Amino acid sequence: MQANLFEDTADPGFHEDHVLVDASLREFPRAFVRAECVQLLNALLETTPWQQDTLRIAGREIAVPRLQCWMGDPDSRYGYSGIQLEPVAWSDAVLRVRRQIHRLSGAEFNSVLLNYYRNGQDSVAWHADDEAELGPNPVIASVSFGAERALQLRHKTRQDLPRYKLLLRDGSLLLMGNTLQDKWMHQIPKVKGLIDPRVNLTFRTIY
Ligand SMILES: O=C(O)CCC(=O)C(=O)O
Ligand SMILES: [Mn+2]
Repeated sequence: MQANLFEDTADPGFHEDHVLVDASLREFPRAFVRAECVQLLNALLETTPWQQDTLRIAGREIAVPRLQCWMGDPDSRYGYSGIQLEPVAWSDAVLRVRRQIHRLSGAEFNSVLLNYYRNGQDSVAWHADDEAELGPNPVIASVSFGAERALQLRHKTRQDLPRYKLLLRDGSLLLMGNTLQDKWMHQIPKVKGLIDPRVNLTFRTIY
Protein backbone atom coordinates (compact mmCIF):
# COMPACT_ATOMS: atom_id res chain seq x y z
CA MET A 1 0.00 0.00 0.00
CA GLN A 2 2.69 2.40 1.08
CA ALA A 3 4.82 1.67 -1.98
CA ASN A 4 1.90 2.40 -4.31
CA LEU A 5 1.15 5.63 -2.51
CA PHE A 6 4.75 6.67 -3.01
CA GLU A 7 4.67 5.77 -6.68
CA ASP A 8 1.45 7.64 -7.34
CA THR A 9 2.74 10.83 -5.80
CA ALA A 10 6.34 10.58 -6.99
CA ASP A 11 7.78 13.42 -9.03
CA PRO A 12 7.68 12.66 -12.81
CA GLY A 13 10.77 14.87 -13.17
CA PHE A 14 12.90 12.52 -11.05
CA HIS A 15 15.66 11.07 -13.26
CA GLU A 16 18.86 9.06 -13.26
CA ASP A 17 21.75 9.32 -15.70
CA HIS A 18 23.48 6.24 -17.10
CA VAL A 19 26.92 6.99 -18.52
CA LEU A 20 28.15 4.51 -21.15
CA VAL A 21 31.75 5.63 -21.84
CA ASP A 22 30.99 7.67 -24.96
CA ALA A 23 27.22 8.03 -24.76
CA SER A 24 24.58 8.71 -22.16
CA LEU A 25 21.03 7.79 -21.26
CA ARG A 26 18.71 9.76 -18.99
CA GLU A 27 15.98 7.65 -17.39
CA PHE A 28 12.79 9.12 -15.91
CA PRO A 29 11.37 5.96 -14.25
CA ARG A 30 8.02 7.57 -13.38
CA ALA A 31 7.41 10.06 -16.19
CA PHE A 32 3.71 9.13 -16.01
CA VAL A 33 1.81 8.36 -12.81
CA ARG A 34 0.24 4.93 -12.49
CA ALA A 35 -3.39 5.95 -13.19
CA GLU A 36 -2.30 7.68 -16.40
CA CYS A 37 -0.28 4.62 -17.48
CA VAL A 38 -3.35 2.37 -17.47
CA GLN A 39 -5.46 4.92 -19.37
CA LEU A 40 -2.75 5.67 -21.90
CA LEU A 41 -1.89 2.02 -22.59
CA ASN A 42 -5.57 1.27 -23.31
CA ALA A 43 -6.01 4.39 -25.44
CA LEU A 44 -2.85 3.66 -27.44
CA LEU A 45 -3.85 0.03 -28.02
CA GLU A 46 -7.36 1.01 -29.15
CA THR A 47 -6.81 4.19 -31.17
CA THR A 48 -3.52 3.49 -33.01
CA PRO A 49 -3.87 2.14 -36.57
CA TRP A 50 -1.42 -0.74 -35.99
CA GLN A 51 0.23 -2.24 -39.05
CA GLN A 52 2.00 -5.51 -39.70
CA ASP A 53 5.07 -4.48 -41.67
CA THR A 54 7.29 -6.89 -43.56
CA LEU A 55 11.00 -6.96 -44.32
CA ARG A 56 12.55 -8.37 -47.47
CA ILE A 57 15.49 -10.56 -46.47
CA ALA A 58 17.32 -12.59 -49.13
CA GLY A 59 14.33 -12.24 -51.45
CA ARG A 60 11.79 -13.42 -48.86
CA GLU A 61 9.08 -11.36 -47.14
CA ILE A 62 9.41 -11.68 -43.34
CA ALA A 63 6.80 -10.30 -40.91
CA VAL A 64 8.32 -7.87 -38.42
CA PRO A 65 7.86 -9.45 -34.93
CA ARG A 66 5.68 -6.61 -33.57
CA LEU A 67 3.04 -4.20 -34.87
CA GLN A 68 4.03 -0.65 -35.76
CA CYS A 69 2.70 2.77 -36.60
CA TRP A 70 4.56 5.83 -37.83
CA MET A 71 2.86 9.03 -36.68
CA GLY A 72 3.83 12.63 -37.10
CA ASP A 73 3.71 15.92 -38.95
CA PRO A 74 2.73 15.39 -42.61
CA ASP A 75 6.25 15.97 -43.99
CA SER A 76 8.02 13.58 -41.58
CA ARG A 77 8.41 10.62 -43.96
CA TYR A 78 10.70 7.89 -42.63
CA GLY A 79 12.25 4.68 -43.90
CA TYR A 80 14.47 1.88 -42.62
CA SER A 81 15.55 -1.56 -43.90
CA GLY A 82 13.64 -0.96 -47.13
CA ILE A 83 10.37 -0.04 -45.36
CA GLN A 84 8.94 3.38 -46.25
CA LEU A 85 6.60 4.74 -43.60
CA GLU A 86 4.06 7.48 -44.35
CA PRO A 87 3.05 9.23 -41.15
CA VAL A 88 -0.53 8.99 -39.90
CA ALA A 89 -2.02 12.02 -38.13
CA TRP A 90 -1.33 12.55 -34.43
CA SER A 91 -3.88 10.84 -32.15
CA ASP A 92 -5.12 12.45 -28.93
CA ALA A 93 -3.39 9.80 -26.80
CA VAL A 94 -0.03 10.29 -28.51
CA LEU A 95 -0.32 14.10 -28.30
CA ARG A 96 -0.94 13.70 -24.58
CA VAL A 97 2.23 11.63 -24.24
CA ARG A 98 4.19 14.09 -26.40
CA ARG A 99 3.19 17.08 -24.23
CA GLN A 100 4.63 15.39 -21.15
CA ILE A 101 7.82 14.39 -23.03
CA HIS A 102 8.35 17.96 -24.26
CA ARG A 103 7.90 19.18 -20.69
CA LEU A 104 10.36 16.67 -19.17
CA SER A 105 13.01 16.69 -21.90
CA GLY A 106 12.94 20.32 -23.00
CA ALA A 107 13.25 18.97 -26.58
CA GLU A 108 10.64 19.02 -29.36
CA PHE A 109 9.82 16.07 -31.62
CA ASN A 110 7.88 16.08 -34.91
CA SER A 111 7.29 12.34 -35.26
CA VAL A 112 7.10 9.06 -33.40
CA LEU A 113 7.45 5.36 -34.18
CA LEU A 114 5.02 3.29 -32.11
CA ASN A 115 5.81 -0.36 -31.47
CA TYR A 116 3.25 -2.82 -30.07
CA TYR A 117 4.82 -5.93 -28.52
CA ARG A 118 1.78 -8.22 -28.21
CA ASN A 119 3.60 -10.59 -25.83
CA GLY A 120 7.10 -11.91 -25.05
CA GLN A 121 7.45 -13.37 -28.55
CA ASP A 122 7.51 -9.88 -30.07
CA SER A 123 10.88 -8.16 -30.12
CA VAL A 124 13.20 -5.80 -31.96
CA ALA A 125 16.60 -7.03 -33.20
CA TRP A 126 19.98 -5.31 -32.79
CA HIS A 127 20.01 -1.96 -34.58
CA ALA A 128 20.84 1.73 -34.20
CA ASP A 129 18.49 4.53 -35.17
CA ASP A 130 21.03 6.23 -37.37
CA GLU A 131 19.10 6.88 -40.59
CA ALA A 132 20.02 10.04 -42.49
CA GLU A 133 16.56 11.64 -41.95
CA LEU A 134 17.31 11.83 -38.20
CA GLY A 135 20.33 14.10 -38.68
CA PRO A 136 23.90 13.41 -37.46
CA ASN A 137 23.43 13.06 -33.67
CA PRO A 138 19.77 12.48 -32.92
CA VAL A 139 18.29 12.63 -29.43
CA ILE A 140 15.48 10.06 -29.23
CA ALA A 141 12.88 9.96 -26.45
CA SER A 142 11.63 6.45 -25.72
CA VAL A 143 8.43 6.01 -23.68
CA SER A 144 7.13 2.64 -22.46
CA PHE A 145 3.71 1.49 -21.27
CA GLY A 146 2.62 -1.98 -20.12
CA ALA A 147 4.87 -4.99 -19.59
CA GLU A 148 8.37 -4.26 -18.34
CA ARG A 149 10.94 -5.34 -20.95
CA ALA A 150 14.74 -5.29 -21.06
CA LEU A 151 16.63 -2.95 -23.36
CA GLN A 152 20.10 -4.32 -24.13
CA LEU A 153 22.91 -2.17 -25.51
CA ARG A 154 26.21 -3.18 -27.06
CA HIS A 155 29.04 -1.01 -28.35
CA LYS A 156 29.49 -1.03 -32.13
CA THR A 157 33.30 -1.38 -32.14
CA ARG A 158 34.59 -1.86 -28.55
CA GLN A 159 34.25 -5.58 -27.89
CA ASP A 160 35.98 -5.15 -24.52
CA LEU A 161 33.03 -3.18 -23.14
CA PRO A 162 30.31 -5.21 -21.42
CA ARG A 163 26.73 -5.05 -22.63
CA TYR A 164 24.48 -2.66 -20.77
CA LYS A 165 20.98 -3.66 -19.69
CA LEU A 166 18.12 -1.47 -18.56
CA LEU A 167 14.60 -2.46 -17.54
CA LEU A 168 12.05 -0.22 -19.25
CA ARG A 169 9.20 0.07 -16.81
CA ASP A 170 5.58 1.07 -17.28
CA GLY A 171 5.34 4.85 -17.59
CA SER A 172 9.06 5.47 -18.01
CA LEU A 173 10.89 7.84 -20.34
CA LEU A 174 14.39 7.11 -21.61
CA LEU A 175 16.25 9.93 -23.33
CA MET A 176 18.83 8.41 -25.64
CA GLY A 177 21.68 10.92 -25.87
CA ASN A 178 23.11 12.38 -29.03
CA THR A 179 26.07 9.98 -29.49
CA LEU A 180 24.24 6.77 -28.56
CA GLN A 181 23.04 5.83 -32.07
CA ASP A 182 26.49 6.45 -33.55
CA LYS A 183 28.39 4.40 -30.95
CA TRP A 184 25.97 1.74 -29.67
CA MET A 185 23.36 -0.74 -30.93
CA HIS A 186 20.25 -1.74 -28.98
CA GLN A 187 17.65 -4.51 -28.95
CA ILE A 188 14.56 -5.72 -27.08
CA PRO A 189 14.97 -9.53 -26.82
CA LYS A 190 12.11 -12.02 -26.72
CA VAL A 191 10.95 -13.23 -23.27
CA LYS A 192 9.67 -16.80 -22.82
CA GLY A 193 6.24 -17.11 -21.21
CA LEU A 194 5.42 -13.37 -21.10
CA ILE A 195 1.78 -12.79 -22.08
CA ASP A 196 1.39 -9.10 -21.26
CA PRO A 197 1.48 -6.45 -23.99
CA ARG A 198 3.75 -3.44 -24.16
CA VAL A 199 3.63 -0.27 -26.23
CA ASN A 200 6.79 1.75 -26.85
CA LEU A 201 6.92 5.18 -28.47
CA THR A 202 10.21 6.55 -29.80
CA PHE A 203 9.83 10.28 -30.45
CA ARG A 204 12.19 11.57 -33.11
CA THR A 205 12.90 14.67 -35.16
CA ILE A 206 12.90 14.21 -38.92
CA TYR A 207 14.73 16.82 -40.96
O1 LIG B 1 10.72 -0.89 -27.75
C1 LIG B 1 11.71 -0.26 -27.43
O2 LIG B 1 11.96 0.05 -26.25
C2 LIG B 1 12.73 0.14 -28.46
C3 LIG B 1 12.17 0.30 -29.84
C4 LIG B 1 13.23 0.72 -30.80
O3 LIG B 1 14.40 0.56 -30.56
C5 LIG B 1 12.87 1.39 -32.06
O4 LIG B 1 11.70 1.49 -32.40
O5 LIG B 1 13.78 1.85 -32.74
MN1 LIG C 1 15.69 1.81 -31.83
